[in-house]
Amino acid sequence: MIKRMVTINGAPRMAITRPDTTLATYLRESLGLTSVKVGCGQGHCGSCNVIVDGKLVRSCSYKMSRLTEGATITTLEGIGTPDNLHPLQVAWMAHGAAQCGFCSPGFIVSAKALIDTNPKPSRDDVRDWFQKHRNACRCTGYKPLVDAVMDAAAVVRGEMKVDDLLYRIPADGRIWGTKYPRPSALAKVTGTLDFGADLGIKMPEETLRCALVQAEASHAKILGIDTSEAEKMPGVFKVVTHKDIKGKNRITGLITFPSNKGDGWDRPILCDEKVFQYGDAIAIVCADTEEHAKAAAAAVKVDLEVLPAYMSAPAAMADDAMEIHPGTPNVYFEQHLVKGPETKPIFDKADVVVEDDFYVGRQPHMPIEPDVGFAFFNEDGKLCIHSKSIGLHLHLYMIAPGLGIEPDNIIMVQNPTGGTFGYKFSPTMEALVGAAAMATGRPVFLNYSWYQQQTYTGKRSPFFINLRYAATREGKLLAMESDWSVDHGPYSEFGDLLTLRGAQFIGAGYDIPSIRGLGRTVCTNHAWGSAFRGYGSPQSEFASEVLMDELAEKLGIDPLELRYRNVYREGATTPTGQVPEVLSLPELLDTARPRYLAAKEKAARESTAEVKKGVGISVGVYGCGLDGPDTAEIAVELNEDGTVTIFATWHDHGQGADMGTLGTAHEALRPLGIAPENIRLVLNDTAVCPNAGPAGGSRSQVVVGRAIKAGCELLLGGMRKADGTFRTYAEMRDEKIATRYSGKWSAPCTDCNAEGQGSPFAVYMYGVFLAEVSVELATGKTTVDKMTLVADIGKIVNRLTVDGQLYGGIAQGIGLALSEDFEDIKKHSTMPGAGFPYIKQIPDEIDLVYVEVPRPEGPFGAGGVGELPLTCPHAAIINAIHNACGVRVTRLPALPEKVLAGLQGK
Ligand code: MCN
Ligand code: FES
Ligand code: FES
Repeated sequence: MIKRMVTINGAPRMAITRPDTTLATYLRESLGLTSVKVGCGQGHCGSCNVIVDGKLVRSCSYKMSRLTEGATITTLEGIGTPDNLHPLQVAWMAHGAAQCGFCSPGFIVSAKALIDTNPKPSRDDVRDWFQKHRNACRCTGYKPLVDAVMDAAAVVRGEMKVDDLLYRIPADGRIWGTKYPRPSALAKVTGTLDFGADLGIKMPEETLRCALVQAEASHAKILGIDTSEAEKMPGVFKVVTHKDIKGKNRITGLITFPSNKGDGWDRPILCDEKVFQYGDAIAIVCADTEEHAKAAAAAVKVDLEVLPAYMSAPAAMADDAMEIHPGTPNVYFEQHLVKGPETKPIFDKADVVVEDDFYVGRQPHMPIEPDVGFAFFNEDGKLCIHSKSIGLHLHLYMIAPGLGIEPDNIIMVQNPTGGTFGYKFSPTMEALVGAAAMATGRPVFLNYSWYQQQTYTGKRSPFFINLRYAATREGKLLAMESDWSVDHGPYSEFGDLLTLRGAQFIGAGYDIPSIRGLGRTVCTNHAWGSAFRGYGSPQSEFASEVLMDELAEKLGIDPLELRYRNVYREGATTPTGQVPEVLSLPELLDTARPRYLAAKEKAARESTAEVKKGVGISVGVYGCGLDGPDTAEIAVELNEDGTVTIFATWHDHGQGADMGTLGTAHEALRPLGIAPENIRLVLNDTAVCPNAGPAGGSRSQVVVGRAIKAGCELLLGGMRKADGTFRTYAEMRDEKIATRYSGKWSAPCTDCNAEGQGSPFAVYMYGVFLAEVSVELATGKTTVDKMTLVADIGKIVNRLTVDGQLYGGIAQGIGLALSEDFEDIKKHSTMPGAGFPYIKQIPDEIDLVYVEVPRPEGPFGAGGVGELPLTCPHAAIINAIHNACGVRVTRLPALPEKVLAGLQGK
């Protein structure tokens, strides 16, 4: 043990700890300073930043033994508090710089250390600083963070007033379309918001800490699990295996398409007979401390007979491949696409035909906060599971039969969540902590390491696509033929739905009269496929948007012009035969054109013999909703004090569910003249919130938003008097008029049929991406110099939110294009190893241009936004690389060596 007298946030403290305890652990667990977040735990993300003796340090990898006697430590708590904010915190709120907010404390501490040493930083200084200190953000695309630092520094220098940063409600009281800061912003920028790991620390003493025993093979038969030694290890309460699970020990995707050859019951909670992928959970050790749990987990002996592992769709489709789930073929679902007349005669006669093969790989989600959750039995004997779930009711029904507990006896709650980007559309640890709580009868807590997050949560499912276009000499698309294989990993949940996305989005945006296609879902032993922002569109549209450029090249038509000739106009239908709800694409392209031409001139001007510059374009389209009659329900209640409460499961990945709920409810309740702070939000707890559905498919603003609008209108109807004024709560009570209303909405849509035809979404998002890149000829290295997105997402509810969504999604698109991957389980298990984009990989120049065409079915004209920015920015980048240097990359990511090989092969 060591003893140090130190000063923490201005107060003297005596620290007595083990020398190898990290500073982060000491600050968080001994002092409760949970503004210090632990993301990667490996020195790669900066979320644990604190200032020690004036220097910025990453406290997760700073041992207490390094602290000198008398050291001075500053955490975010020492920089500003909710009632005494530092200008950095105010600026963070003003610029919407805290989305999920998990990285915010680390960034603000880092920025404080910067402006302490350099009070007048340039934007480049700020970017260099965050790069050097490895401050990683997955949500914001970094630009708002730099904006915030520049303003805060100006305030600190006395050149700007902090008041200038504060939001003021417009005179008409309307917050719709403004930069009203999200309700959770204050807690996020002050580090007072408890994320799952913070709540875990604060749980009662009897809480058992869990560690997983995981498979280190990708495919194996389990011959035996020996827990005897582990059971005897210090602090161990119980080692839970499949034998302790009362139910079916399987997680189900609930809905499996009728032609799916599997039954959907293929994912074990704890493996019993087989291991299906690397990292599969085999046992859970529950102990008094995490350290004891981990030590005992290492002592569990698992006897495996390793089987051949099929790590890609082609491998699993080979004739001699064994069935990964015996009894179900590895190709377990097929989706046909039949639109218009036969394609073959059209291809035979067409002026021009282009064809290519495309691959978009296993993009990892890489939230900064690793997966975390806990479970306990409440005073009514109900099993309460708290996690990062963004589909609470969905997950409840997916895990209940496996656990062997009635759904009515489970309560699911979403913790404040540090980003999911879709991986939490699937249950991850919910059933694990549920099983552990049921087997031990005690509260249990499980926190993945970032390594576990990376290796044992779902990933984007790779698509292998072959695509052909037939067109006229003038560039009019006549027909399309597509073939796509989806590597969905070993678990089938939502795999058929994802495969359907290929039918819906390959060629989206263009009026193609004749289409034939066939897609298939393939079971493999690589990471299980889970939803990822864009869900199928980044794979599908990469193929159709890069092939558009190949067609443009073959025809000698400019790529923007070729798109202009084919986008949806009056009389057009989507690949599924749906009539688009608005026709904004021509206007988006018209808006993009002058920017595109200027960018091309600039690229020509600035290209050198060493560095070639280029410009690329792509069109992005995605639906807002789950297919067909997607439904949401919320409740709205007038309170005695005149405030109104909205109860909803609008799950918050970090995108701003709180702001969306508030913004929509406030707009709906405007006749009351209610102030936004008088609308209370009760979100994401199945005990008290009706089922508004999961936050996937950029559906919430449209579908939950319509339910909120409906509920608020019913309340207004109840409150409205004959003279048009509104009753008070007391008047409602006296007149026995209900004060609580249920708001419901179902999309007027139809599911796609076996031939991929239908009208699956009521609202779509449309965008045109422009990428400006530099390619270094000696190395093949690509730098994105600038991105522009001309977007139509309908009416904007909150400008900070939508800007943030677009910046963040574009940054992920840059990562997808150039660096991100999870093919190599070992190499890609860390943030830098997996190609996480740090600030210098993302340009400071990102232009967002909005064309707000009101959506007939959206609440007050709003569409969705979350996934638009990741539909296909990567295609624009790949097209720009070709424009710069003539190399066409059709298999992502476009790593320097790949581009270089292309250059050398030319
Ligand atoms: N919004 C708005 N005006 C509009 C449309 C939307 O202000 N016209 C706001 C909404 O109020 C909401 C946000 O934009 O706060 C996104 O709305 P929407 O597109 O309806 O999407 P959801 O709320 O259903 O969020 C899910 C979506 C998806 S599917 C993924 S994946 C995703 C995403 O949003 N993951 C995210 N954005 C993310 N952002 C962060 N920071 N972290 C994630 O994990
Ligand atoms: Fe410490 Fe990532 S750098 S948690
Ligand atoms: Fe930065 Fe979410 S706001 S990681």
